[in-house]
Amino acid sequence: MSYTPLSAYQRIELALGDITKERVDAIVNAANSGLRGGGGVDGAIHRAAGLEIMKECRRIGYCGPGEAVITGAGRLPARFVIHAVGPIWHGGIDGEALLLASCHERALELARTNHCSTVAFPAISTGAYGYPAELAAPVALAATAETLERLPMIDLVRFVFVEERRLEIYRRALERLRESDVGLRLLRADRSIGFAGRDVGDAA
Ligand code: AR6
Repeated sequence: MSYTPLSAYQRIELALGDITKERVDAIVNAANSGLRGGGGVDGAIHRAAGLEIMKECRRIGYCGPGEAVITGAGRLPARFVIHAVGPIWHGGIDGEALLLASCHERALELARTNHCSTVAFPAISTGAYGYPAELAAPVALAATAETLERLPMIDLVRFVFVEERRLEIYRRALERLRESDVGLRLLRADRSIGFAGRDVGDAA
């Protein structure tokens, strides 16, 4: 049977640490549209990686909110940096959730195109861009799981946090999503058995 419950959520893990130290194929940067570097995780990545990726960013020049671009990783242990641009929080009335989901999806698609099987994400948009972490967590995690469903070649997505409190928010969101995922899958399986039964009965 091809039915594999929880496969996408099982490939997501959460960890405390500095994302620049992650030994994965690609780390994701919370970048700005101008790809100019900045503070937060963006600053940490550019400082640790060296000038090479800034040169590549300058050549690329622009990345819209909800999108992502890829560069080498300079001195980092990762092979690539995927620069994803999250939304600036405007109170939730400006399509922020769609843009946040989209930048996770685009980042994972780029990872896949570049044959990456392990990817690390920071908590995009929840720092300088002001997206409340309690609201960002389920969007980021659900978008990641949905994308992983159709990208089975990505084995692992690790969300990396510098603060324990932030990790705890994502951990609770991941737990709730895993529970509702089990519920939905059971409901779907149940329904498909029900429909099959009725079809057979109708035909008889
Ligand atoms: N490893 C993992 N997470 C980190 C690290 C690190 N080394 N450093 C910070 N964080 P932010 P944004 C967490 O502000 O909200 C930049 O100036 C941090 O605690 O980096 O998407 C860009 O150039 C927070 O939870 O990204 C943009 O202009 C999370 O990373 C703008 O900020 C994201 O915070 C993007 O803002």
